[in-house]
Amino acid sequence: MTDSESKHRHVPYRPDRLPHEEALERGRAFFREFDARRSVRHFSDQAVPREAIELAVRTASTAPSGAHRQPWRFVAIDNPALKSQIRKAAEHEEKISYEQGRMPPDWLKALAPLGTTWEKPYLETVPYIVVLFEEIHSFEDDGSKRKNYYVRESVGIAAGLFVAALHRMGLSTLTHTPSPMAFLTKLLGRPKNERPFILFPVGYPAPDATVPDIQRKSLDNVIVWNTGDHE
Ligand code: IYR
Repeated sequence: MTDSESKHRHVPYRPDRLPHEEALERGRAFFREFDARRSVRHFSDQAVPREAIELAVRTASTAPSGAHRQPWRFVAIDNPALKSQIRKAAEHEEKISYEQGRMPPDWLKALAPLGTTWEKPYLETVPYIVVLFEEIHSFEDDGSKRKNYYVRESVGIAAGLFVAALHRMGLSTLTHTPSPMAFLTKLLGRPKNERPFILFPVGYPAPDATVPDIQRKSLDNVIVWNTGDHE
C-alpha cells in the first residue's frame, strides 16, 4: 500500500450537543442573519482587511469534498491594474453576450427584471476580486494526473460557505460568472488543470446601493416530505 492508499487514523468527534430549544434558537438566528443577505452590484471602494478575505477562504475550504480532494483554488486580487484588466475583459465578453446574440432571447428575458447589463464598473471599485477556480484534476508526485471527484458539487459548497463567511463579516459580494470565463485563466496565469468557476467582487455596498425587491420561495415551495410510494 502506498502512503495515499493507507487508511486515515480516526479521532473522536464530539460537536456540541445542544438542548433542542437552544439548537432551534441558534438555527432561527442563523436563518434570520442569512435571510438578510443580498447580492450586490453597487460597491463602495472602502478598504477591507486582507485577513477578512483569508478568513472567508479558510471557511470556504472547510467544505466537504469528493474523496477529500478539496478541488478548489481561490485567486485573490487587490492589484488595481489587474482589476482593470479583468473589468475590460469581462465587459468585452458580456457585451458580446448581451448585445451580439450570445445569450438567447429567453435568457435575456429572464434577466430583464434584474436590470443587469454588460457594464461591470464594480470590478474596478471593489477592494478585492476573488476568482474561484475548480481543480479539474491534480498531480501525483511523478507528475501524472491525480483524479478529483464530484468537483462541481464540492466547489459549489465551498462557494456557498465563502458567501456566508463574507456576510457574517458584514461584507457583500456577487456571484458573477462573466461568460465565457476562459479569459480569467489567461489573465491570472493559471495552470490548465484549473477552470474558472465563479468570480466574486468583494467589498462593502455603496452607501446608496439598492437591490431588487424580490422575494424568496416560501418553505412550502422548496421542501417536500416523504414523497414517493411507501407504507
Ligand atoms: N453573466 C452575465 C449574465 C447574468 C446571468 C445570470 I443567470 C444572472 O443571474 C445575472 C447575470 C452577467 O453577469 O451580467
